Amino acid sequence: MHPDCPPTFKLTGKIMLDIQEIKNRFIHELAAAGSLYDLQQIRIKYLGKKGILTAKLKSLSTVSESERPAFGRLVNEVKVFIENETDARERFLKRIELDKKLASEALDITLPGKYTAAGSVHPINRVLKEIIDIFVSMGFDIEVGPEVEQDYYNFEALNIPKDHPARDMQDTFYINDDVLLRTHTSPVQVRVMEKKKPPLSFIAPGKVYRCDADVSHTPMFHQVEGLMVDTDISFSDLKGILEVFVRRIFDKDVPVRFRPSYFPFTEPSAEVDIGCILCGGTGCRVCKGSGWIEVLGAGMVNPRVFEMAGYDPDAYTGFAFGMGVERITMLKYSIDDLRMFFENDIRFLRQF
Ligand code: 2NM
Repeated sequence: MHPDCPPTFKLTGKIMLDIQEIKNRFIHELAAAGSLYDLQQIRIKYLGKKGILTAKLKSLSTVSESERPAFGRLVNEVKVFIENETDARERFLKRIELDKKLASEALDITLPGKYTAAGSVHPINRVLKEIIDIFVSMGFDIEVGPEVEQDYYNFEALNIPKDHPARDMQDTFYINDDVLLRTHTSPVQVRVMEKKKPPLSFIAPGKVYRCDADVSHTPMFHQVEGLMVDTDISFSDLKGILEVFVRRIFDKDVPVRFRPSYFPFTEPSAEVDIGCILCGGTGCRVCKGSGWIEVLGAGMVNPRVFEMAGYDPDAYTGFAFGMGVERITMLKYSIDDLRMFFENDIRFLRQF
């Protein structure tokens, strides 16, 4: 029944007006209901257990018998009307609420995404990995050991005498008389020799520490040392391996030379130079005019080192070598200031 249509049956004016009045009030209140809460209040008010229409239906018995059917029908019609209108209003309000929610949560999917800065591998670690890959490709294993080391493994077992300048407080971080921060990764070689019998070949990459800090020295830096031991390892094996390494890490055509040197743990010992990458050998500031740059130290393992590690020096020979990763990285990328590696300037690091 349309709200404006009068009921089609005849009723006493007062009763009819009363129901009509309830309906009109409902129409007004419904129009003013701006929220689902308001609507629920109206529903309770008219249709609830103690609601206005419910009360009217209950009063059916007080109406005269002749008017009762028409009255009942009218009340029911208005009840159905109120139910339908309330439901329709509810759908409408829910729709508006959803629209509001969608509008407030709207995403502009055409906006550019948020940029997440990706990190990059530090140049030292990058070159360290390159060095490792080259030796692994030649069959070397990788071994590691403690950075806090015993004096015995760092010095004594490597034939570094008590009065050697490297042992001085000025050069080494001591924890106490017997414990220190390793100054090279050679103690790893000694530890491996104590555990494993020849033949063996491996490299020991890692951090090392020296009590030194100026423009060309940092208290911590990175080394890769290597060792190969068998019954007949020769100096030419050493030359062959290191020439392959140097030409692969720098450039296949770079000149390489071995120059006599001295280390307590090797005999004979050599320093390995490459032709200066910056001037091509004519002489510059980096190679100090010589045309050559030192990149490695190496030699045949001193028989006294074998003896202390428990190897028979008459049965075995071996070569060993060591290099500084920072130095190799500076040469490879023409970096002239060691401090660049430790300043963490994003503009520097981004280049790698
Ligand atoms: C170097 C140069 C020459 C070396 C020697 C040993 C060991 F343990 F086998 F005796 N490890 N590392 C060595 C030899 C290291 O660094 C410049």
